[in-house]
Amino acid sequence: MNKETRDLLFDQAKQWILEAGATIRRKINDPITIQTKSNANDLVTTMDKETEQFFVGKIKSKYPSHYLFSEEGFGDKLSSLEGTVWIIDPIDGTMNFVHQKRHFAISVGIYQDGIGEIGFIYDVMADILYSAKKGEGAMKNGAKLPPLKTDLTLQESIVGMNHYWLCKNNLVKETAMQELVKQVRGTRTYGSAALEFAYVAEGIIDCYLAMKLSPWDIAAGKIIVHEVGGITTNISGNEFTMLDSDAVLTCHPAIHESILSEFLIKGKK
Ligand code: 2AM
Ligand code: CA
Repeated sequence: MNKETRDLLFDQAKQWILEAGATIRRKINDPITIQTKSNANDLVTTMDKETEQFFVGKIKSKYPSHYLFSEEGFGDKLSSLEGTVWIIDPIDGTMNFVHQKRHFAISVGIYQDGIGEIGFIYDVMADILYSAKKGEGAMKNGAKLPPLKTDLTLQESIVGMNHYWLCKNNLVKETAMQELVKQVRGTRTYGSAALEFAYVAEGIIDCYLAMKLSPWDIAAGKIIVHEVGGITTNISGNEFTMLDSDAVLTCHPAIHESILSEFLIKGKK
């Protein structure tokens, strides 16, 4: 994608994201219908669906040749990332949206033939927009985020993860997960993968680990983290395919290798 196309697409996507966010804020106290999906804690609301439909309508009318890959199924069924693909989570952190009415995000990643070009993570209630353009760095509300510093040890790191993975998961021994928690400075759970990626990029946490995420949870975050020098892989150290769900590790570059090898690969079930 050339710079002019990328810049125009960035400006248009930003405008739609801010508009969608303003609508959610205006309706935040309206009654919502909540349904469950894969399990009793996997929630979806009318707001998730309406917001996704807003993006589908806008994108399909302005960019009919673009594809849309999104959580609630109003987009396209894709088996490859060929072409221009918008990967969208209309509300990432739906449990936070339902229970807390804050700490959720609109996540939009735009990929060209599988390459991340543009990423947006919008913390709707705080009105904070993280963004990135390929090769041009990442921003928080228009101010450039500095590159992640290289002098960091595991013992000084804060790791984002869901506590549930310490109790039960199918991939890494719980004792290995607990050992990781013991060795780092602290852990945090924010309940929105997209925001946790944004916080890694901002340097306010140093790593985020999740045992199961979908492409729309990480599409924008991977681009934003990459632009400040962070590393995103699955827990075997391979690239996340962006077509299927997988376990994900996104990190400050100084600690990625040690978390991967000492805890995740060594601790594999
Ligand atoms: P969601 O709110 O869009 O569903 C919570 O720890 C994070 O994991 C959120 O980003 C949430 O996204 C995501 N998540 C929740 N259930 C999931 C599932 N069954 N598969 C993949 N990601 C999930
Ligand atoms: Ca969602």
